[in-house]
Amino acid sequence: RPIGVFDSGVGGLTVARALMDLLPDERVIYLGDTARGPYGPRTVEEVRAFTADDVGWLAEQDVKFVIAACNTATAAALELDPLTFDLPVLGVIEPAVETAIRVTRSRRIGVIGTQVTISSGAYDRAVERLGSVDTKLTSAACPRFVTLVEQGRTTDPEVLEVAEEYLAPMKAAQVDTLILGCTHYPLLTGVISYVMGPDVTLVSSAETCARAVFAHLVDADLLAHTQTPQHRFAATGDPTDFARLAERFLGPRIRDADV
Ligand code: DGN
Repeated sequence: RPIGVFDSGVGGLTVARALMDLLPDERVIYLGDTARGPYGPRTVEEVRAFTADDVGWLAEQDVKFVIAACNTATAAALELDPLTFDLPVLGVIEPAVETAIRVTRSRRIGVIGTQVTISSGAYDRAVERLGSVDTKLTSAACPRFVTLVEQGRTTDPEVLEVAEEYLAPMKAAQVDTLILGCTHYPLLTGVISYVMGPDVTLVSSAETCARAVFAHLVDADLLAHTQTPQHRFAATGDPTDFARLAERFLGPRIRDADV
C-alpha cells in the first residue's frame, strides 16, 4: 500500500522529494489542496477542517500511512488539540524539533514559518515538551518567502533583502540552529544559510520528517520493496498550474539527454 502525503499546495513536494530519496521503493500518493491553499493565511479552524478532508481523501485511496507535509496543517491539527484519525498521521513539526534539540550546542534554537504556524505556538509547545528547561526558542513568521518561492524567486536581490530583514531576530538571538518550519523554505536554503552564516545549522522539516517516516515503517514492519513505484499526484485546483510549479519543488528531471 502507498504512503499518503498531503499539503496545502505544491510545498509538500519537498517532503515527498525527501521521502523518495530515503525510501525509493515506496509508492507515494500526493494530494495538494491547491483550490483552498495556501493554508498560511487561513484561520486555525479552517485549517483543521481542511486537514480532516485531506486525510479522509487519502484514507479512501487505501494508504497505509499519512504524512501531513505542511507545517501549517501540522500546527493547527496535530500539535494543538490533535484531531484523531483511523490511520497513523505524522506531521512535520515533532521530527524537526527533535533533531534541532539534538544538534544545538548553545540551546538557542530558531524557527521560521507561516503566520499560522508561528502564532499557533505549536513549535514552542513541541520545544517545551521535548527540550530541556533552558532551551530557548526564537520564532519569526516569514510569509513573503512563500510568495517569492512560488514566483520562482529564490536568489535575486529582493529575496536577499527580505531574508536579511526576516532573519535579523534570529541573528540577534544568536541561534546556532534554525528550523525551516515551512515546506517552501528548503528552496531558500542557499539564501538562508548565506544570511545566517556557516556556524548556524539549518534543520529542514522536510528531511527530518522523511527520516522519521523511515523509522516508523521499520518499527511497524511496513517497508515496501516495489521496483520503480508509480507515484500519483492529485490537486484539488487547476492541474496545469500544479504541474508547472511541481517540478521546482520535486526536483528537476532530465527530459532529453545528449550522447
Ligand atoms: N505548506 C505550508 C507550510 O508548510 O506551512 C506553506 C504554504 C502555505 O500554506 N502558506
